[in-house]
Amino acid sequence: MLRRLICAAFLATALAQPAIAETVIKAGHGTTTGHPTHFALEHFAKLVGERSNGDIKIEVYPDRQLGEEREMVEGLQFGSVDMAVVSTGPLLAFSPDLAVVDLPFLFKDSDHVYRVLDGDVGSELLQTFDSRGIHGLAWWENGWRHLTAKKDISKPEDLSGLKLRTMQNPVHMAAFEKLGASAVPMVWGEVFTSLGQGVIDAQENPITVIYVNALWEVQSHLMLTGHVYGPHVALFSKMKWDSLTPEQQSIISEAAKEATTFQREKSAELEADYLAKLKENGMTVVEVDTTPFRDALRDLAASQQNIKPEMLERINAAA
Ligand code: EAX
Repeated sequence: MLRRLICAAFLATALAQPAIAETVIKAGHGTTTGHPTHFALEHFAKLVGERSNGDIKIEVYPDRQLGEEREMVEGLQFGSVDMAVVSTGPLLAFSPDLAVVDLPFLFKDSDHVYRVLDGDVGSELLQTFDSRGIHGLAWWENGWRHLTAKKDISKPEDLSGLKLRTMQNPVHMAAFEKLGASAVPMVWGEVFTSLGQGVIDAQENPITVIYVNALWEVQSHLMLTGHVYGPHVALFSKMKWDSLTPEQQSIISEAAKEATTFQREKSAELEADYLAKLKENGMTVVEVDTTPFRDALRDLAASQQNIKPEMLERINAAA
């Protein structure tokens, strides 16, 4: 009798519960819901949910809700954040080998980028995170970075004395110092206000980031310099990764791969759309001859100790 009662009670409880995901993954990113990375994370979450029959639930936290990019990456190491998609801004502090991809004018075009990042160089670089408590999952895209300012910048001399916000990335900082600007490293969350208050004069970011953050309100000119390719790197907490079953890991890896293609397509589509919208919002868009910028930065790689000549040669050979 007692056993039957317990059994009935157990069944009642079990039936009353909706299916609850066994594994919840908190995934954060540092940009808004209009950025291609957000769409890709939602797509990724859907694929993982379906393929695990609801066993794995990816919760997406946009807008730096889990912290600034650097804080999110630290969270991956501590295990307080499970997944983060971040720019290379803070990443050199965690994996110095990544410095090579931050070199301005390194990649010829997006095909060159994808060949390198989807090939051996890309996987070797992702693997460098392993010893830092991070599992590198995929190379997504932030986009080609362009300059914005309150005036036209057509040649390096126009940057002279300008307070230009860069990411907290030593290669980017060295590049803009070499071009004559005064590089001000800053977390993303402070940029809009600092531009508005005149603490900084200029910044650089992909078109998608410029648009979704309404930078036309504080910057009048967009210079299409495309001076450097900006990846968005999808990273997992190694602690969390190691707690997953091999089957769960392969569902996640496969979905991340599919989401990579989705993300890059979305990035190209939104970039075209947002560029038109930036013009509609009154931004002056300037085509720039980048030759003098390239010339000024020609020997930058040699001055950067974290850039391995061998890696650089392999990237150049894939052009
Ligand atoms: O990840 O900090 C930056 O400039 C990044 O490009 C931006 O936050 C998107």
